Order: sequence, then C-alpha cells, then structure tokens
Amino acid sequence: MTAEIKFGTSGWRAVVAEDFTLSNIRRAVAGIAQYVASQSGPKTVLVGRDPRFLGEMFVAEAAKVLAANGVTPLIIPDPAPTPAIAYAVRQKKTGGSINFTASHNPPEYNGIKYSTPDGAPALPEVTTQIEAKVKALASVEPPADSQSKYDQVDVKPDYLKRLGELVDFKAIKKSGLKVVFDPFWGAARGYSCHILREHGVETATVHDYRDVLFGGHAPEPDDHLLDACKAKMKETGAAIGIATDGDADRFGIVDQDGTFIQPNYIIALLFDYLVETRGWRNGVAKSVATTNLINALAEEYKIPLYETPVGFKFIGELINEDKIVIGGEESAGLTIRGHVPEKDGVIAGLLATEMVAVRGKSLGEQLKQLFARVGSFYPNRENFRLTPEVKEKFTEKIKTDPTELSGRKVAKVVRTDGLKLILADGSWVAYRLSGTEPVVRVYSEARKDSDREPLSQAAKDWVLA
Ligand code: VG1
Ligand code: CO
Repeated sequence: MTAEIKFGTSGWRAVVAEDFTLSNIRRAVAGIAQYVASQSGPKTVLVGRDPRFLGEMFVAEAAKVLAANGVTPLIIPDPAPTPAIAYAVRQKKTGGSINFTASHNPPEYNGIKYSTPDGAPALPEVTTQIEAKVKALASVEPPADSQSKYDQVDVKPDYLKRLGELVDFKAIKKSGLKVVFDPFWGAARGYSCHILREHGVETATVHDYRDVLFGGHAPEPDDHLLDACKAKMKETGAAIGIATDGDADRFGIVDQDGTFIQPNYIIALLFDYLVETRGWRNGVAKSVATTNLINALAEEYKIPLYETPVGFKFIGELINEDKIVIGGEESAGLTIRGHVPEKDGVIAGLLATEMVAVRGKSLGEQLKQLFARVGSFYPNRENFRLTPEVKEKFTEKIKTDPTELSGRKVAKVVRTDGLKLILADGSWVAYRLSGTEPVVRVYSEARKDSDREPLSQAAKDWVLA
C-alpha cells in the first residue's frame, strides 16, 4: 500500500508491515536522496538505526536506494544513539543522516529521522520539500543487488570522546557514588555504562540486552516503567538511576530514594548547575509546553529566554547559533552549549550524575532549594486518544480565544504551538495535537501542589465540554 509519508514532530513513523513497508521506505529514502542531491552540500549520507526489529534490513535497503540515486551511503553497522549519529554527521561532514527509529513509540512501530548536514533534525522547510518529492514518486523499483560494499563507520569512539570533554567524570569518580543505567533495551546500550566504567565509576545495568519487543511496552523512560531500575538501585546502593529511551535521545532520572524526578525539573536544575559551574550566560531555550521554573531562573539570572514550538529542531537551531546554555523539552529532551543540536538522553543522565556528585545532595533536596529561591511549579501532562469525535471538537475549540477556564480568568493567550492559556496566578494550560502519535496533548502547570489535580481536570474538561 502506498502511504502518505509525513515527517511529523520528529520524522516519519508508522507500523511495520502496515505503512512501514520496504516499498514505502524506498520512496521515503529516494525522496531524501533527491533532496540531498539538489543541495550544494556533500553527497554522502550516514545510515543508522536503533535496535528495533528488522533495522539491519532497512539500513541495507536504504543504502542501495541512496546509491541508485547518486548519493553515497555511509553505514553505521551497530545500533547507535540518535545524538551519536548527529555528532557523526558533523564530524564526518556528511549531507545529513537517515536514522531508522521510532524513538519511544511502541515496538510495532519503526520510522525515519532525517537530519541535515548541521546535525540537527530537519526543519519543516526541508521536510516539506522531501514530502513533495516523495509524493511525486509513484513507486521506486527495488534496486538491483549491487556487489559493491558500502563504507562503514563506528560512531561510538568519537562521540564518547566528546562526552569525556563535556562531563566532569573526575568529579563523579571522586564522589564515589554508584550509578544504575537502564538503556531500555535501546540504542544507548554500551554507551553511558561504558564511559562511566571507563572513568572508574561503579555502574550496574538493567534491560541490557536486545529485545525488539522492549519488554512488551514502549521504550519510554517514564516513572511507571522504571521499577527494575529502582530495584537495582536499592540492591546496589546507587545514588542515581539514569535511563534512556529506544533511540537514546530522551532521558529518565531516578533519585537516590527511588523517586522519579520529572524531566521538567531536571532541565531546570541542570540550567542552574551549568550557569553556576560553567559560567555560561548566553541564553536558555524551552518548548512552550515546558515548565516556567526555567523562566523564573532566567529572570533571576537575567539570561535571555527563548520559547519555541514543540519539536527539538527549533532548539537545535539555537544551539547551532550558540545562543543558549541549555535547551529542553518537557518530554525529556535536552542538549547543552557546544554539543549536538539534537536531544541527548545520554549526556542528560551523565550531567545529572555529575550534578549530584558535585553538589553532594540528592536531586530532591536540590529541587527544594530551587523552589525556595525562585518559586514552586507543578507541571503535568495528559493525553487524549484522538477519536474522530475528539479531533473534530478539539480542532474547533482550539480556534477560539477563551476568556476563562472553569471560572478562572485567562490573562493571556499564546499561540506559539497549539493553544496556551496563561492564568492570573501564573499557572497555565496548553493544548496541541501530537505529531508522533494519534493523541491530543493537554499540558498544565500549577503554582501550588494542591492545585495540580484541579487545574489538570479543568484543562481536560475544557476540551471535552
Ligand atoms: C513528542 C514530544 C516532543 C518531542 C517529540 C520527538 O512530540 O512532545 O517534545 O520532540 O515527541 O521525541 P509530539 O508531537 O508527539 O508531542 V522522540 O524521543 O522522537 O524523538
Ligand atoms: Co527518542
């Protein structure tokens, strides 16, 4: 079946053997090849993957299609983290990368992320061109089996070397703390644990083998899926648990006492820590759905704040222009100054470990202190399944400019992405259609813990009213 190929918030994603078929993959890759060929840049493209089912086969097919379209493939034979591929694009100066991954989506999915020669996820102006080229291709003949072997590259050594320059492993070693690493059967296997051990840090792992079913659920480092990590922490006396998603661009962090620390808070804590220890003050970026704890800190430090639509490509741009100390999204994506313009779940876990080691305090204690300094923030996110009925209702509602939400006055309407309503006390709610799964996302952030539930309920009621 010929599917419409759309590059959403982060690449094209589809169910394997439904829309994610060899014939559709050939069309997608041929479209990318035509785009690369039309540009003035290099005509070599890196081809990598996460450890999902059939990834090896998709990489091999993509290489042949690229070659047939005048673009030289450079193959990454082993599964690799999305940020390691991004780093290799820059190091090897290629015309970008094709990465077979569906990130944190359930096991039946696969997908393609295309990054441009700057190592950042392709911006909408690029993906719309690729989509148009793909649309114009009725079908792409399977390329004849070429006898030529394509060049291969191991992206791991250079990327780990770079992490060695950006993270203070000496301080981690000196503190003597222990770490548990949970790669979720994903692309970061052999990365975070390897570099920690190499620097003499005692590190235990869980879910450290290939399982294309990811234990029967999505490879998402969320609180409810981190039980094995927490149990291992207890067993080993670890001070921190660090996890990554299927393609290792997202992180999940567990505090010493087994409490999951929301990504929103990790980004804010790291922002504060990097200003303090690195002395950087150029700016900070967050998606419009991310906590205002970052705004409060930026204000305290008098550092410029950029609020972007959801999708890391917008933050990647700011990193490439050296405008920010850190950029993050509430969905557990971040990167820092001087690093790849792509989310990096590996560096997020390592920096959180460094922060705990250097400050000598648990993440919970650090957060308490931060709240005392700049105010408290209680973010929340929920999803609604996108039934045709919900979609219709939502599309209509989002066009309106409401003046109140369950009796609370709306102070400001923001349309950076979807719809965001800012209330008088600084709390807010936001709505948008997901670009990676069939759901409506409902974000909210209260200023009091006791208001978290009521605000989130009011936000949901508004959509369904
Ligand atoms: C979600 C997140 C967004 C993230 C994107 C890709 O998008 O909200 O913050 O950048 O996934 O993440 P959406 O449109 O479904 O809300 V992943 O780990 O692909 O690369
Ligand atoms: Co991901």
